[in-house]
Amino acid sequence: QSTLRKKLLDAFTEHEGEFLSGQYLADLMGCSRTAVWKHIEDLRNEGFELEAVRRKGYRIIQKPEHVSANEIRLGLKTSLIGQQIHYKESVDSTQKVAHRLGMENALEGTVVIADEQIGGKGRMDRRWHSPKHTGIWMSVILRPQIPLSMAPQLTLLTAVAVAQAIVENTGLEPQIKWPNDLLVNGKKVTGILTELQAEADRINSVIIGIGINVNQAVTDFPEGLRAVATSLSIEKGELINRASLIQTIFLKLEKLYLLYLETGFHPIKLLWESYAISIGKTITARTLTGNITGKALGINDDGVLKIEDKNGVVHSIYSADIEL
Ligand code: BT5
Repeated sequence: QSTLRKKLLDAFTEHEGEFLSGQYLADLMGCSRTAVWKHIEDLRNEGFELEAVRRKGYRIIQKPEHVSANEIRLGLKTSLIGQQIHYKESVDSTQKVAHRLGMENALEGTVVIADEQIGGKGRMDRRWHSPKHTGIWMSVILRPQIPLSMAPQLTLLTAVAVAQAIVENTGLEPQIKWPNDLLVNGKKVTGILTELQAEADRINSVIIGIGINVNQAVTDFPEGLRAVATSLSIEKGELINRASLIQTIFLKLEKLYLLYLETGFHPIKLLWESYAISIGKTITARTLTGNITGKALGINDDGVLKIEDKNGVVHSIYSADIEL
């Protein structure tokens, strides 16, 4: 399925702006003209604008990356998140662009979105695989007036917002693995990377990077990731509209963020716990200073993970990778 689709997109890319006949595409893809038509409809549902003219064939007028920037703005119900959108076809990392904008006094709520990242980043200099046309790769700039030590709470808050949006738009049931992973059926669909620009104890901006695997097929993942990563469309069995999911994320993020600024972390903590995968289970936290195994008790009001080891000692985990 995905190789046919790739052939189709490659053909359109190679003959940019030209009409390609249904028969030509059918021969190229080795399928019927009806099947070609179905693939064209799939592209339309994903936001491609295609023109179909009798005896000439099909032509791509607009690729979804452009459409989706407008689509995101169209009917967007937020007043803070996503009022400014910087849409890039291809970037090194949206985090880098957002950092630059953060220094340049970009408005709070500004979002950088890319269709593809060449150097997508995970935590601790790890890589984040971000192929084009398939995912949501974006960075949100926030400027909360909170102490530095509270910034990790925003990672948890974002995880809840994305989880809520996934539930609303797909009906799938994501679970959160502390602190920054969203899993569907045990595999990672989302990673969140929170970075800070700060002086002394004053936050200038928090750059929240959100990576969501939306429409990848299994073969779009490098082999090394296939056992641990999945996409929403793989789990759902159909393509997911990225623009609409982005809008829902903006809305959920804005609601939770305003609630957080008003009332603090406590209500977010309760929501977070309702999606958490690890609480009450035995887990291992791999930290920079060593591994801690024990029962995950939950998070405290600062968002710090508490693990009770077999001697009954409770450890506070600020940063780690969790093994379930
Ligand atoms: C994360 O790091 O999960 C944070 C990922 C944040 C990505 C976003 S995309 C927009 C913004 N711009 C960026 O450059 N980054 C942010 P971590 O917990 O360290 O997980 C990284 C690990 O996840 C890697 O070492 C791989 O094992 C795995 N991984 C890489 N790409 C993946 C993908 N697309 N889906 C699932 N797992 C992946």
